[in-house]
Amino acid sequence: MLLYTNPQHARHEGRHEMFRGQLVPCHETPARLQHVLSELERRPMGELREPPPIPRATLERVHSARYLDFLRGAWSEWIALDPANAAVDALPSVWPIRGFRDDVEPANFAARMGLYSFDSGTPLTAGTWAAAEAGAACAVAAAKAVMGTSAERVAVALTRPPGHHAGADFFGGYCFLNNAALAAQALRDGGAKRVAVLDVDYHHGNGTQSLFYERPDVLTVSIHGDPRTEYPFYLGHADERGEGDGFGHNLNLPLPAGTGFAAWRATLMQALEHIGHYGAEALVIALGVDTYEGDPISRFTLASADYLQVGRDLASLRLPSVITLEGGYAVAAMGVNVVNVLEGFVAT
Ligand code: Q9C
Ligand code: ZN
Repeated sequence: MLLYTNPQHARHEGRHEMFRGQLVPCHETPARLQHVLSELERRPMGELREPPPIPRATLERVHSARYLDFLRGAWSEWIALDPANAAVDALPSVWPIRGFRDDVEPANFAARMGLYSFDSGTPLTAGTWAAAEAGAACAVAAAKAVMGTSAERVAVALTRPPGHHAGADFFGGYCFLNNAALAAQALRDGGAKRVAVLDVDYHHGNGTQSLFYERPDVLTVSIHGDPRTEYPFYLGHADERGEGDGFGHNLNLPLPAGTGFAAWRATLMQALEHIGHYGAEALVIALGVDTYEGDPISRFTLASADYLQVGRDLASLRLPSVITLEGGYAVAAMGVNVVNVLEGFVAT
């Protein structure tokens, strides 16, 4: 399998996220990906490659121009407010909810942070743009690698920060650029008539869902903790089926907190069957391993060995596939869990 790594990932190193009225250490850390890379040294799955730079026009296939401009310049603006800000992460604290305007871009930096985000758990740091942009490049390079005649069957974007919570013009849930959506769009632009995105992260892939909600050419399927109790709370219910031309092309499969592998896998089978019927020509897998029993912020109970079976099941669709790395916060187990999925996939 082809493995793309993000050489810039460690430049996104958030210090704190807001949790229950306090700033607590970030869960989404460079160590997460370092554990995956060390496990790949023990159990190699293929050569590691660095992606070519991603053109701005490719980012604009998914994200709005004003959002990209904001993200790219945000850190300079933040430290221009006060040089002492260099020692602190930027976090939003005010948001335009129902009844407020989003068509006028405020001049105030805090106001723009809120316009372009949906939570206070996603710090923007000095290297956030560099890391997110190079991560998006991994996802698009992986998509290009599985298209065409001499294509590989599967390519993996081993990257962070994750992407599936990010929308056309907002960050949140530790995500800035939607890597899975960029890969799906690149597969469409590369000639795949129908693309499916299967999101197996513990959290609903709200960004990916909204990006393709009115489109019939990209099917989005997500298996996740029931948003009645689990983040991101405001999207991910079973009755969200798509809108307009996209109606019938979104499938949410929420499961209660506490769900174990047997029930989770039965739901995965449902998702795979649905993707098969859709007639997808290519697949993007948004792979979070925060479904793990030891995850500190999630509540499913998959065991490390279960991820070998997850990999085999995902490979059973036999589609050209791109895997993007999403969540997973039991840092020490992260490497084994991710590489187990990859091992199961290549063995099938
Ligand atoms: N203190 C992904 O898995 N915060 N994002 C939860 C925990 C948000 C997860 C609060 C979790 C976002 C990509
Ligand atoms: Zn997650």
